[in-house]
Amino acid sequence: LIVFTDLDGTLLDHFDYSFQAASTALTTLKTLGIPCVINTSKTYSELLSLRQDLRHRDPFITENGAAVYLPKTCSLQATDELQSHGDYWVKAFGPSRVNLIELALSFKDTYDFTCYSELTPEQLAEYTGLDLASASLSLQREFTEPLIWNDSQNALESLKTEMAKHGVKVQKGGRFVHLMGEACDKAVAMEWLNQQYQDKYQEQTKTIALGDGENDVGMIGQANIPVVVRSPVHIPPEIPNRSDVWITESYGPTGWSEAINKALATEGYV
Ligand code: 2M8
Ligand code: MG
Ligand code: MG
Repeated sequence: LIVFTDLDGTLLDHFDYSFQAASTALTTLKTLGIPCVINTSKTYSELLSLRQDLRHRDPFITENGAAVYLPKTCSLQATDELQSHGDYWVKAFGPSRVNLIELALSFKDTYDFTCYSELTPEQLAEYTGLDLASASLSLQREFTEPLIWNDSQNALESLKTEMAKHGVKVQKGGRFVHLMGEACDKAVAMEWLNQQYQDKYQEQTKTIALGDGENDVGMIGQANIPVVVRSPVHIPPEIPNRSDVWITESYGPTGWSEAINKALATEGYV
């Protein structure tokens, strides 16, 4: 079994970003040697810090599928050409962020929104409930530009159409609307990484994917075990063409544990 998980609103509580309620289940995965891949909108900088708190050792995917990071100590041997970045090998899917910022700013007169690049760490901390240090790490983005969307749903649909003409995708996260390259997708990055695991194990792997938002739909939809973690702030997203989705009873990390424990039992681990 390989776990692919979102962070915000899934493994981390939507309001206070705590993973406390999932600690026991996380330890169980480590003990069983089941990889737990983080697949998040968060940045590389945020992940470096969070991985220490979580004592996370497995690969991770940042900025909504824009880049996959393989710890150099892990035994996955990718055949693709990878970049070296500190202690990691990186497979990048994303275009660089500067172009997205420039493009976003050109729509400032048309729609009502604020770009991430316009925010100070203080403003971001205030808006998200992140502490100041974490807010600064979140601002250090490489591939994507989140927006605070103050306009209507119709206006958002119109932005999507406009952005598509420039090869840019618009995707809703928990609080923000994320601009990213059309090649960036949590599902595509997951697929690539899963292939590396299959090459290593020389067999088909079984995946479970857990998420709470619209940006998790593709990742959840392609997993063997699809899990939607219930959110305290929005209704569960629809997973197209799947009638076997588990929707957790509880919110965030409590729901996450519920689903992991159920999967471990179903798969005969415990
Ligand atoms: C942003 O991501 C979440 C993911 O759902 C969102 O859109 O609400 C990112 O900017 C991330 O870097 C940041 O840590 C998070 C904080 O809530 O928000
Ligand atoms: Mg989320
Ligand atoms: Mg996320």
